[in-house]
Amino acid sequence: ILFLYMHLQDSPARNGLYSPRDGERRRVQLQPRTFQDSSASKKHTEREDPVRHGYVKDFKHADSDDISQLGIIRNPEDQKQRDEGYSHYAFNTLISDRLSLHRIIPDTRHRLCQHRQFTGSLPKASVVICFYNEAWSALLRTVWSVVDRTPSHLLHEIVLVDDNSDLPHLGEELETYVAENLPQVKVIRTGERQGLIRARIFGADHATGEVLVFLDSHCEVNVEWLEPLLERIHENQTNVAIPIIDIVDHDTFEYEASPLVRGGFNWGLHFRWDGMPGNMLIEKADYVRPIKTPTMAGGLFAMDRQYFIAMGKYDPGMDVWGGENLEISFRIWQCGGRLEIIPCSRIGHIFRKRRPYGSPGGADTMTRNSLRVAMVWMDEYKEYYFQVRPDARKKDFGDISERVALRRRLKCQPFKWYMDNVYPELTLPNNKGGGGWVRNQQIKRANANIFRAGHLMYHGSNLCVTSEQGIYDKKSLLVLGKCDKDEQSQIWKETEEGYFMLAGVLCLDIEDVPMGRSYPRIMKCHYAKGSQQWKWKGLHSRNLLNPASGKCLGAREPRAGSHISMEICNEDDKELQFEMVGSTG
Ligand code: LR7
Ligand code: MN
Repeated sequence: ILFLYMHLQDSPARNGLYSPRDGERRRVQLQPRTFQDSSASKKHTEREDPVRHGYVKDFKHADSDDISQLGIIRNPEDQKQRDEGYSHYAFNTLISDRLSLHRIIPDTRHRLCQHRQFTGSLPKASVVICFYNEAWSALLRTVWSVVDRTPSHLLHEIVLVDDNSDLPHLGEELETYVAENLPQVKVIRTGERQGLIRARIFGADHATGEVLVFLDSHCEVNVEWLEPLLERIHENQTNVAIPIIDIVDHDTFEYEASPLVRGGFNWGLHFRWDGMPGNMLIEKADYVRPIKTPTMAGGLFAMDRQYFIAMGKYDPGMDVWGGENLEISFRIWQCGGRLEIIPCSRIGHIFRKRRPYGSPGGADTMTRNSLRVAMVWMDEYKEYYFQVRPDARKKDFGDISERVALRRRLKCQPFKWYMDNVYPELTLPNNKGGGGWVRNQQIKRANANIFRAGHLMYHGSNLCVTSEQGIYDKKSLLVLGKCDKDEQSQIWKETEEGYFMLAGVLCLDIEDVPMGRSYPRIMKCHYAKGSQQWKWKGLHSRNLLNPASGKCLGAREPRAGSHISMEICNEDDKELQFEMVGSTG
């Protein structure tokens, strides 16, 4: 496969269609030649159908070596572009801008997904993409990937919804580009910042295709992404179909396959990925069959348009960002629909480390929106949310009467039905397996080392890893604290994948410091491994290693209140020895 990727060349039929315009827009004119040399000399004799196979013209690289060159900084302008990109968009726009809008990405589907036949009567889709201050290349690559990899008879239109962006390139320049290059696309503007939830309602109201497909503005759809989604909706109008969301690395732009996981949530009402229950993946065919999922991540899914309307679209009382993904998931299940992951459909999404935009007035829209979810859909189970979020009890969530009326009108099931039938795996807070302490080594174990380390040295602290700023403060550093089983900011839950979640909310992560000492902290869980994945290491598994950085958790000064840092791993060093203790509840 790599060979194929490396030796593809421009399709003569498509020559002239894309390349001049791509080049025109790029601020830095890094020419294709730079990255094409290795492949340019080889000619591919048998042409593949470019749309079907995702091979489109004008790619500049395909394998990872070539991609890594795209990030090279040659001069101060490159550096500036890179820095500004990170600050505006939270990903590497230097690479994104240099990368073809039609780049090839690996076909990450399971083998069994290939050569499938679809009925000729699939419905047509309107693809709705909302954006707010998105980078040009990321937005246009999203659009082109849809155009390039969707059979035109299935693509009714693409609706680009500008949520009142203020960046100049998204104004007239975008409209001109679209008018000249993209007849399938219509650009509409909300006129006032609505937030992604109302922007989607606005987009859906302007769409006329049979099926709505929502995408984030920084995606790349993969080979034959749409057909399997449409097929499932065609079979039953009340199926809501979700692709597997692959990872486009925000630093390198490498396209990486995601494993088969389902959508869940925690009692802080944060979306999370759950591993598949073992009994769901037995035969090979299980890897390609639709998989029912308790929730969706939110951004990427397909739904019959009439059904979307009948089901009450979205909650228009929700602002900017957050919560709508659980709301629509609960609503679909509780009101008679079905939410499924369709493994043969794959779409890449740029996972960023932070959201590069705020909300008007800096409001915490996630909490407000989650409260609306809890109050409308969760019945007595909302108490579990308040247990984890006592602060939310006093917060304002606006008027929910219309959503409550909608729930009554649709005769939806109680939340208990959802818990029992859709998400029985979810445990209640403080249940067994709810978590425990990460405790610095106990003194009494120290004598094993008495001859080697010398008996007058520190022997660890017998203190627990504690978040300095409570459990909701992103970026909070960690300190040693007196172990206390009622202290939420010490209760870690270790997942099978190696994530350490504090009180089920944020994940143990490390600061991005290329040099010098770095410190662990808690961050929003991204479940994309990297700096959030940890592993017990050493003969007795007492060091907690962060493989991405190669360093281990350490308590340089083993006394209460001192900061935890990242250190060179050494299993014999008590200050680096930790253990997972107990389970609460
Ligand atoms: O005010 C805004 N107006 C907008 O139009 C803010 C955002 N947006 C646009 C934005 O440009 C983007 O295209 O809305 C889209 C989603 O915003 P992101 O990309 O900042 O969201 P996200 O990817 O960080 O967050 C996930 O959760 C959100 C909860 O509200 C939405 O459901 C996102 O669509 C969703 N993204 C995905 O599901 C992709 C996979 C990520 C995971 C897990
Ligand atoms: Mn996104």
